[in-house]
Amino acid sequence: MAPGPLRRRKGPGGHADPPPVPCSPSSSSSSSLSCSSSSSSPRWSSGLTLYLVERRMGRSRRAFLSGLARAKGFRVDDAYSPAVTHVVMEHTSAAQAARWAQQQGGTQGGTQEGTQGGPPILLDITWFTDSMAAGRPVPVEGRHQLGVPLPSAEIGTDYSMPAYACQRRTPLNHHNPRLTEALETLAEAAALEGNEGRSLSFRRAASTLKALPGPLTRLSQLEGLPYCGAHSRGVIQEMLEDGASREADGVRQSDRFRAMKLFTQIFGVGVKTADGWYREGLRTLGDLRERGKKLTRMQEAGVRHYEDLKTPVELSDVEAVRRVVEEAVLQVLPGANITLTGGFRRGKRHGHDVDFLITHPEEGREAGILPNVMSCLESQGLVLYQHTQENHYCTPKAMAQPASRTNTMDAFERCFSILRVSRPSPGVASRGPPRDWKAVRVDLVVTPASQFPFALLGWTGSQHFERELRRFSRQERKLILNSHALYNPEKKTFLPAASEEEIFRHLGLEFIPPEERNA
Ligand code: 8DG
Ligand code: CA
Ligand code: CA
Repeated sequence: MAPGPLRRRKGPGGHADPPPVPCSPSSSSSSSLSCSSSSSSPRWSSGLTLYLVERRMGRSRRAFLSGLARAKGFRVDDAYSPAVTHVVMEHTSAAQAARWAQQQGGTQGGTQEGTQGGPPILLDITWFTDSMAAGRPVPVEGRHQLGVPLPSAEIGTDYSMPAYACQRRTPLNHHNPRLTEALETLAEAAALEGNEGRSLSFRRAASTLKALPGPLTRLSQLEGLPYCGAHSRGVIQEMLEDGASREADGVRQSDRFRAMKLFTQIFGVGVKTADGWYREGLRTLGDLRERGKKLTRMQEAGVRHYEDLKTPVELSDVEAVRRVVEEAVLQVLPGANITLTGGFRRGKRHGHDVDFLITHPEEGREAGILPNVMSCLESQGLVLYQHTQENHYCTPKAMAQPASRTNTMDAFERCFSILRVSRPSPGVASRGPPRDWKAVRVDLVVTPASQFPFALLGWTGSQHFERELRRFSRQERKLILNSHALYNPEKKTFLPAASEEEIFRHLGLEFIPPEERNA
């Protein structure tokens, strides 16, 4: 095959690749490229080494792509070695990628994959083209991942799995990302149409696949697995046979899905508002402005910081937020404790926001601190938006009433905010002049010490894991669990707990650590 510019092809998730980077093909040597190349390595390049697998890509195309990446400041090795952190493959299925990793041997290790010294991360070409278009490595999403070089097991036909997600371990990196991404797209689309039941069916099927010990390669392996209904099976079958799901691809390309996703990504915009705007013919943020749509204060902030908020929060941002929040909290309430929850506690390296729980060993001292904490942050010019709410908790019994049962909102004192977070290198802004800060969504939740283990469990997620824990408690143990307490409605008694482990024990469940709650 002749070397050529990046082809536009559909990725495993059906996304069209970003436009090719304007650059003429050249030889494989980085020194003879026609693209402009900066002489000094960019900051992000340290610790990142790419290796492009020739099989299915072709020699000349591999040479061209390697050169292109080098010209953009990426380190690309021609030979595979333990120094490689990112392996890029084309036209390769997850199962084939897993076999390739096995053939290289020694891919397992204690270090996190995709970092030096750890096993490499196996990526589809879409990650490469996205990164070339961005001019830097983009965060790895499910649709980019071909597989994880984890020790994987063959799923025998006698394999079975417990029904509730809280009864099983679900790692962050699993063996079936392309299948789960198709199912989750359909789940998201159903939720955007207000069809929660349909959405849940797809989510449950995706969650089942995430917990599998190896790649699913045959439909017969679904026997004995929970919640893989006819529709989900059909999607999985198509993915296994054709490598793509027409339904998921169709959804992703639909005008309605794109607009609904864009609108609901605005902080403060729910499905109902987004649907209203769509029906009025609006499709973009520009349309909102042009039509002079009346927005709430929260939505206004969401639109103002849209670009920043849709850029993933990174671990370095989490540390920066922790520093300023901790300082403010300790100034207002010495001796308070701040704990990271949400996706980052589950081991995620990117997220849409940062979640913190605040408590104090002496119960009652924590009450009402948030207004002062926020004033402290405001005086430093760090608050771009905030909405604080007082604690309105009464009893878990009241929380268990039908009106509260349907939503997961609890009654803690809390603040939904957007903070201005320093970043070491300028250039975060995709429009306008470069700046050394980024707007980051931060959730602060204040809990009395006696409720801390319940709040920690409730706010660590994943959302599906939480939903399953509550369902398991209700259906299997006749207990009501929320982020405040565990309650026995028959005996009208509370089951106190001093740790998450104790809550699992009360429920008769094996303890699942946060990193394995990625259901
Ligand atoms: P992400 O931000 O990286 O996208 O993922 P995440 O951290 O898992 O999601 P999240 O939307 O920040 O939610 C974190 C957890 O907190 C999740 O399990 C859902 C839960 N949660 C809310 N709101 C509320 C609430 O009002 N009460 C309780 N108990 N939990 C809540 O998001
Ligand atoms: Ca979060
Ligand atoms: Ca959150």
